[in-house]
Amino acid sequence: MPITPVDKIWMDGELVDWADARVHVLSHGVHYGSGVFEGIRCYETRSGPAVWHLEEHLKRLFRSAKLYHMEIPFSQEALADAVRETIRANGLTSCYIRPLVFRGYGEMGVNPLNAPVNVTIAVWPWGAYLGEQAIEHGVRVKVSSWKRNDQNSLPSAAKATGQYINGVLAKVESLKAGYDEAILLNQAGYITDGSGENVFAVRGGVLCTPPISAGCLDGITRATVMEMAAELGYQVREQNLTRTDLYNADEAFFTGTAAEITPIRELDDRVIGEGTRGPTTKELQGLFFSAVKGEVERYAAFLTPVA
Ligand code: PPE
Repeated sequence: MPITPVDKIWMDGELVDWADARVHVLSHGVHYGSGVFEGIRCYETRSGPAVWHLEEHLKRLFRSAKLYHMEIPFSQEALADAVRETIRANGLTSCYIRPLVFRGYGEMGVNPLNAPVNVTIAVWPWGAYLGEQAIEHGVRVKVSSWKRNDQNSLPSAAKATGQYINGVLAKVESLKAGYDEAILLNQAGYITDGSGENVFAVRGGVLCTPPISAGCLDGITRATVMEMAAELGYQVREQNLTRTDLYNADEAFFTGTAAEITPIRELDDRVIGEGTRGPTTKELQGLFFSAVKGEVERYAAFLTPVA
């Protein structure tokens, strides 16, 4: 998806012009994928722009950094302020937010420990991740021939830049075969997640999603949707899912910050349910999109005002 440039990007404590937000080609992270990042969304609410689950996302950023022995030279509070400052500086009412912590310039070789840790925050307007049509009509998905990187090779608990090269293989395979997105299996053959989304199946009014131990990202939207579904009276289970469980589901959908809640209408050329957005998916979308816009009182605490 092409990026829509805005005015300013936050780099190591200051706002710089969009065009000047550059790194050296010999930066460690460019060569070895030694970085961690987040994807967050800011939504327009009646009381102004607000960031959805800012604290949870920043906590995960710090957990990811810890896993790779990266000391972030800012506190979580300072980064929360920087996110809000960056949105204000660009005058955006809703946007995607991309904090990035990476090993910078100064050292070559796999050992990252002596390379500096740089921190950037970029924001830009980002519409529906899998296309405007996808939210209503769903996407066509392919189970990838590429397996999700094993937990003991690259821990999925960390949202590290380098591990996304696994998703890149899967995503490109699915696009070249004419699908919209890929789902990756783990080494045991169970569903993990999409290239950038968690996966849910609905069958007989029960929502199922793979456990984190399957090797999926500990998605923040996943947790929100599980909470919302329980509140709406659905049974929610974390259990291993096979591809057949998805073929035979009444409904299936993706969750993610970028993808929000996107129905899956076909998997490997099998139509799922009615082949369009199902009633449970629609109900969850309804609550989710109201909550992120500040229209549901009990979820208002998850919104941090930008002003
Ligand atoms: N699994 C993967 C592999 C993943 O990258 C994401 C987020 C999720 C699940 C959902 O997690 P959460 O956002 O906390 O609900 N993917 C981010 C990056 C997408 C991209 O293309 O870049 C995102 O949605 O921001």
